[in-house]
Amino acid sequence: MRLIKRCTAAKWLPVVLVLLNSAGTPAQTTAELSDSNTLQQRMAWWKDARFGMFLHWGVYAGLGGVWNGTDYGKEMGDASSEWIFLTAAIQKQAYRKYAEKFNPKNFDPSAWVNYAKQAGMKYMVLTAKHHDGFALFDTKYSNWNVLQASPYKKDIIRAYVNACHQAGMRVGLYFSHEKDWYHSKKVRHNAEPLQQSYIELVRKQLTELLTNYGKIDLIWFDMGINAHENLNLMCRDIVRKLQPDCIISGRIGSGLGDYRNLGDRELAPPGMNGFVESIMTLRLNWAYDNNDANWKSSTEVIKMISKTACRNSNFLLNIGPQPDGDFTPEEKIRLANIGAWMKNNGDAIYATQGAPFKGEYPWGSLTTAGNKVYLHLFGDIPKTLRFPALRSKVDAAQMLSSGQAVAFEQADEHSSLTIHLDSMISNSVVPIIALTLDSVANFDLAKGPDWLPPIERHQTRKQISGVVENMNGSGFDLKATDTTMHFSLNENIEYRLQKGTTIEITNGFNLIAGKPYTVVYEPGLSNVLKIILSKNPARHR
Ligand code: JFZ
Repeated sequence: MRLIKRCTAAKWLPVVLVLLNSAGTPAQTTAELSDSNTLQQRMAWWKDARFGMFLHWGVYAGLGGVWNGTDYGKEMGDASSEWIFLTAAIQKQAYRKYAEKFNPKNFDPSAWVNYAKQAGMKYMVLTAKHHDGFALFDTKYSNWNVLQASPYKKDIIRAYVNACHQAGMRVGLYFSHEKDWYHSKKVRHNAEPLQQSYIELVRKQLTELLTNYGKIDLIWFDMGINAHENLNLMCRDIVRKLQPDCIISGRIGSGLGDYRNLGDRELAPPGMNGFVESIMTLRLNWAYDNNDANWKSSTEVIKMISKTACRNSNFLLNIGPQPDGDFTPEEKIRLANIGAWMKNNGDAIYATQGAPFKGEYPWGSLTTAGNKVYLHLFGDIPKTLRFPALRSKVDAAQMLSSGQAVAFEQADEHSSLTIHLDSMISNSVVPIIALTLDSVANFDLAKGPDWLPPIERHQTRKQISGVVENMNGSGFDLKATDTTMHFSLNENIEYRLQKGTTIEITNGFNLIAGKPYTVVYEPGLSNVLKIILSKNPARHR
């Protein structure tokens, strides 16, 4: 079905080009013209999909963020667990030993696709190669791959792509083009010219991925920098040449992506234009981690899906599968809960347009599709909701999840809509009211909301190093080098202490005045304070 549709669209394309040209657009090269005209076409499925699954999985999953008993994970304020090859300064030979343990007996890609489908996700993106350079696919150009360096000896990407194709799931591959700590420089940032041999490796491996696995819908490039524009351009050209319909993520760099990626774990703010994707972890780390208990709740995540759709952004939710290939129980239960909500409320998410306003209402926001307006009540639900910005006649108002009628008043399209929510019955995490209009929605933007919710960048951690000055059982001051912080102490606060090679969870009464600590805290949430006894504060940046 999908293929037939695409062919029809491709046949029409030349006609559209001619029409645009004769309409007097400024002179452009053929390449630019065809590219700008196919962007909308290429992005159509992605825009409608709205919700996808990100997967970070590789050799690092087996380390779980811990090296020699030291926790290097995001919950300790360092980089996420998939960075451990760099952050723990592991030697190649020692890291290769972990590849020798990478034998995911329970890897079942059709189960993965099923979890994604059940959750209501429409595309998936798996790390074909992350910064550690380990290829989860068969590559002729490096033996640092799952077939040659691990006992598993099967092409994981092939199995994953096949499972997606079979289930009609859109397939994405994450490919770290900029950073490869195995074949290129092993540093956090490298703005120096790249080695020609490395650029050739990228060319060859990207070509393998786009040649050997059938249709790939999206390549998720990451961390591209303008200083390496030649690399970024090469990658863009390879994708365009080998699979012209394949979408390119914004993080390819040099402005060459098809859409815009926001920062890590940053939820889109209201009023996004164009193609935008928010990416989010389910806990702090992207990849599997032994010690990260910071799970977001199903409710939090459902609100994020609702908010991002209202803000005109896609939402890519991350899973970090276990070393054995299965998802964690925490992930499974959240995906199931999300799926239950999506099943009843998906009409307000898929193939919708975000709200046309710059701001939001304290009760939430909306999406539109044809003659429907969906009010997403992710905020404080009022007894009476007034909506003067709508300039269309409402024929019906219903709870989307149940179809139950909702009481409203509106004389005509010129009078303000009033919805009565005092008797609303909903057990939905985010209740959605579906308005059926007598025509396509028309809004008076001047009457729209101008309230801007705070930027949500989820579960970031800040760090401060210093010495505990005084302990009196009810509070202590941590005197830091440039700031003085005060944290109150009580027995409900959990502290994470690193002592030598073991990690100990303890309460504040075990802290000793006069000793140096590195404190990792969540701004605004001092009750999730974690304290690391710092052996080497320089590691924590
Ligand atoms: C990158 C990776 O380094 C990380 O391991 C993970 O794969 C994540 C999805 O992407 O990390 C980034 C990339 C960009 C920003 C921050 C972290 N950013 O733009 O803020």
